[in-house]
Amino acid sequence: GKRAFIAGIADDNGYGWAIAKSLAAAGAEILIGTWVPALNIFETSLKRGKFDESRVLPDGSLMNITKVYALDAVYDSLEDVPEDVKTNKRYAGASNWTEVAESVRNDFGSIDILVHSLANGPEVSKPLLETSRNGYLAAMSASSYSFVSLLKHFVPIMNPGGASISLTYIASERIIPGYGGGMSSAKSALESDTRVLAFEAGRRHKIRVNTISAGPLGSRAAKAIGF
Ligand code: ZID
Repeated sequence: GKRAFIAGIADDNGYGWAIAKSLAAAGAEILIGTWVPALNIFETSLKRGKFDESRVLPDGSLMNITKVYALDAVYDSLEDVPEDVKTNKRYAGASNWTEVAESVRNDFGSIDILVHSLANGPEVSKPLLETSRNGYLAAMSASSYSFVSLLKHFVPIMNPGGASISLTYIASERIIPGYGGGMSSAKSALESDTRVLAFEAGRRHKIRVNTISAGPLGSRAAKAIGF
């Protein structure tokens, strides 16, 4: 069977969860990457059976999650992490969260499918015209470069013929008021990077790279911006 790593699940409402279920239903082994500050509550809820109803697969069995890894997609190594984050209570308790691909390699050796289902734009509710440089760069870091970095770190442990996918939004090419803070820019970058990375990872590693612009979903992220 195939092994999938899905980055960006912290509850059972988002795309990541739905994609994980589809992959599990198709027989894949499921590994999850959860944002460090959300890890504790996600794992606790999982253990307490809070998601059991939404773990039900079409054949009646429950989706099995083999392992949950802590990750923060805006840092590539421990040296990049600011002191206040390192010592933050929600981060200090997590282990190996800057070496996720390495941990997955140690635990399982390789993966076949990589899913990027995460984004963050701290100033998403501000029009682009009012967005700060920091807000814009933070949106790009969490929502665009995060995919470049994730793929770069996982490609060495992806089996040839493997596939990676991310989630985009049509605000990349058309004006959608309310999708501000540089998030429209971030999705444009994500789409352009998808083409370039598909060429590079396809030629060099036989890995496919795609992005999907799906329909609206009432996830935590979507509700937070009033979509
Ligand atoms: P979600 O909250 O379930 O997932 C986002 C995840 O990102 C959360 O688990 C966060 O913990 C995690 N995260 C945030 N920052 C970091 C970080 N630094 N490191 C690691 N993890 C982090 O929301 P979701 O399922 O909506 O989002 C998943 C992907 O789908 C994102 O790329 C979204 O941009 C994308 N997406 C979602 C929607 C939607 O409807 N939910 C839309 C477009 C794209 C959309 O708004 N018509 C109207 C609206 C839309 C689509 C069509």
